[in-house]
Amino acid sequence: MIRYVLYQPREDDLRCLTLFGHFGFECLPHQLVNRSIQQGFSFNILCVGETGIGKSTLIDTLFNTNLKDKKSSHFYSNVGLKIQTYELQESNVQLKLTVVKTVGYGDQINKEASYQPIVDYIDAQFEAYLQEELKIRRSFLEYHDSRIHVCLYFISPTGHSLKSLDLLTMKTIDSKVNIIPLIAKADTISKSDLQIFKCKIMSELAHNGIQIYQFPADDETTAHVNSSMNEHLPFAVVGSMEEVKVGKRMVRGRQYPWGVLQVENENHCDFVKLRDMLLCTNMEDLKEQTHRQHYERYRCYKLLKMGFTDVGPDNQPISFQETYEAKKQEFYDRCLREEEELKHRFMQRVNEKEAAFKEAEKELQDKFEHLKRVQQEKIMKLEEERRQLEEEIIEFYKMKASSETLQPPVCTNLRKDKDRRK
Ligand SMILES: Nc1nc2c(ncn2[C@@H]2O[C@H](COP(=O)(O)OP(=O)(O)OP(=O)(O)O)[C@@H](O)[C@H]2O)c(=O)[nH]1
Ligand SMILES: [Mg+2]
Repeated sequence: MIRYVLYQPREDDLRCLTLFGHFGFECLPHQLVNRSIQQGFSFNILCVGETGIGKSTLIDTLFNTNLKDKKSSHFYSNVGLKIQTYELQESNVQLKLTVVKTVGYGDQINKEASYQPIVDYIDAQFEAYLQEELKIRRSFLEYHDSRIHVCLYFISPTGHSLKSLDLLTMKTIDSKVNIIPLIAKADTISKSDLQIFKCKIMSELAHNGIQIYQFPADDETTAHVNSSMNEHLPFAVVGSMEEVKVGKRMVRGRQYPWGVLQVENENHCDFVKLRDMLLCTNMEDLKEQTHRQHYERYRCYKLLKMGFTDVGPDNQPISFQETYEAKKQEFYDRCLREEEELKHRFMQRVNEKEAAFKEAEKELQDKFEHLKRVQQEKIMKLEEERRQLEEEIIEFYKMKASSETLQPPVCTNLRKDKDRRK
């Protein structure tokens, strides 16, 4: 008999060797880059914010394209979502961009369930991905992954504090999506107020245990810039597609009677910081966090709910097959139990009905006997009356016969009357 000994080298057993010569696997990263460029990229943004807060303008400004979004009404009775997908191209890189925006957010008097459509949408995208994963024939190459990679949360530039709706929504979705908080229309708030407002927002988020997305500081190429950007959160943004003349240059900005706010000037607002962090530096990390953290949480919750588990009751690892078999047996036993219960209930009802029928039959029989007795008594009474009547008739005829024998014949008297008239 052959015995196999499984040898698994430990990390520190692995030897690093430098090869002399060209073998070709140094091109592996190029293969990945080429394949990614061929397949194209996709990115899904969710914009949550009150009606008219500047969601569409900011997205247009981010991609420097007029995505032609209509303004929403303030009179929707419920919060809704508007989903738009665009194919964008920069150099030879294709980006399939999906933008999901809230409609009517913050317009209802009762805002209790305002976050529900947002939560439902995020979960529905996770569910679609999970269903694709669980399919026997999976087609991830053609599958459009619609999971939300980032949520841009637009905070009103009140300068005071977060609204309870902001806290409630962010608290509910922070375990499902990467949240980047933004102070919208930051040109409406002064520089000193803005700094105080930023600190207030961050302390309120921390106080309420709301997790926002932190730009990762574990990759040394981006660690420095990312950690300094984390200090600037929430980003104070201004959106505008208008070209304004500043000196001899045309820049995107907002013209005011006292001057121009340049959208892409880092001294004026954090728009460039947001664009760099979102599109240049951390898009891949946002996608990875979505898959590794948020989707993983959803997947784990769903599979546990379906009864799958990694360890059995005795804390021993349990395979998918074993769980499936155990579940099948459990289901079979439950079916048997339910069948038995149903049979028992059925027999009980049959017996009850039978007893009720017997009772009703007995009642009917008694009633019939009683009616029969009454009937017989009536017949006997009638028989007696008939007998008496017959006796009376016989007596009557007898009397009649005897009275006829006593009277003279009527015809002689009649002839005498005729003769007298003549
Ligand atoms: N001052 C200022 N105004 C802005 C800014 N961004 C957008 N606006 C203006 O605010 C108004 C509404 O902007 P939209 O981008 O349509 O807002 P929205 O959130 O998409 O609105 P709905 O889709 O209707 O909910 C427009 O008149 C914009 O010009 C900004 O950063 N500062
Ligand atoms: Mg809009």
